Amino acid sequence: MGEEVVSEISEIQKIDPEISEALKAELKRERNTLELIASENFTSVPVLEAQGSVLTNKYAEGYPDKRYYGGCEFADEVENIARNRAKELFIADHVNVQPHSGSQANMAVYFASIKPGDTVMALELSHGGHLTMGAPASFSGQLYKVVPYTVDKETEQLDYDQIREIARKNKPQIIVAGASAYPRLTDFVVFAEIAAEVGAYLMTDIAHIAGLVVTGLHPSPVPYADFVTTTTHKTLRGPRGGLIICKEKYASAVDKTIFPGIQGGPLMHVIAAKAVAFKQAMAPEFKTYQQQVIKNARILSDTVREEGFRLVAGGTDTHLFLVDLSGNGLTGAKAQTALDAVGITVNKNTIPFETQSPMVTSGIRVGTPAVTTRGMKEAEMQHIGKLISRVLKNIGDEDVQKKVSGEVGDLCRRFPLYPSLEY
Ligand code: DSN
Repeated sequence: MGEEVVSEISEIQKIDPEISEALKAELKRERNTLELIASENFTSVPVLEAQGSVLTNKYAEGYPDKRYYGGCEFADEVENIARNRAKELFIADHVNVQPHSGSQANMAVYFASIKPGDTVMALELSHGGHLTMGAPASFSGQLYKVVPYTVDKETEQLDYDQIREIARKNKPQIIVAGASAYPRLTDFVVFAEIAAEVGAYLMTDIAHIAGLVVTGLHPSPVPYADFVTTTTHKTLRGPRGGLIICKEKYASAVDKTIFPGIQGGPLMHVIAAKAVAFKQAMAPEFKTYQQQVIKNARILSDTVREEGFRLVAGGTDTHLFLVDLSGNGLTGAKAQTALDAVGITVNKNTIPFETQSPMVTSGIRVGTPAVTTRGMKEAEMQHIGKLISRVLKNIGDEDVQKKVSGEVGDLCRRFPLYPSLEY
């Protein structure tokens, strides 16, 4: 990561000490804790610079060469570069770089392809799906008839025969392949076969695995899916935002749905930052990074398993894994709080066939993108796995808590984060 540029935000200190202090505290938190939330990462200083740039001032409703405002020549340049890089990176026919988030990317695909009342078939939230895949509290669950599929009870992995059977029976208009908490590979070719057989669109949400996909470490859905959505800030390590990839024949419908359909002015500063991230993702060292992310997830999950914790789906092929704590007399909420107290950040997560509420859960989700960005490797993963185990086996023991906190602090100091940043 380029660390040579010092951020100049000391002006905030003069104008707004409250926000300045909160920013300083957040930088300190990120530096001094082990970030294991699977959907988070530490973006590069050049991405932060682009995102904090003067492009935040610019309205550029529309698309390059078809804007509703004057003065868009540099906005056009930036968006064209972002689009071209994304097309090259994902080997895509068409991309839209304007979605403000993954949820808006998913909403745009539904709006561009199906009608309210149509059937969406997607992975059940508690089995690893996402809110936008038909959860009752989300627009997706309110506008569409939702037919969920689950993972198999024995293997806790996708069961393509079951998915095919559900699709044949329910004839959905769109099938969604993708997850927020699924540790194994997804077979997008089979999903495409099933969608073709029942006459459904195939949308794949690769928000979590985009970094693995662009480096060839997870099979890409782009050749097979009608629509591919992603965020840009998870394994892809860019700014917070969304992206849609689609076949050329859907380009106009997708673009019209994003603007003026569901969004107004694009966040041009974020699009500039996406362009920077796409450039960084094309560099050979990005593949080395993603290989280490996967290696680290394997070593960390193996260590946790050897310490006596059960892994959902037997382990991981990706950047994340799920730990089922129900056999250890713990809940996800209790584990998250205990780990937070020593500076290890994870999130409580439902596991397949969950018996607890989403605020309690039986599991935690653990991911390695952020600690790998800091430069941590196999030895550190073994160390962190043992620290997690010590905390979870000794909840309430202040002595253990103090010692583990100290070791977490040492690890963080050995792998400094954003050394050039000062708020
Ligand atoms: N909130 C994201 C995650 O943690 O996976 C999904 O949008």
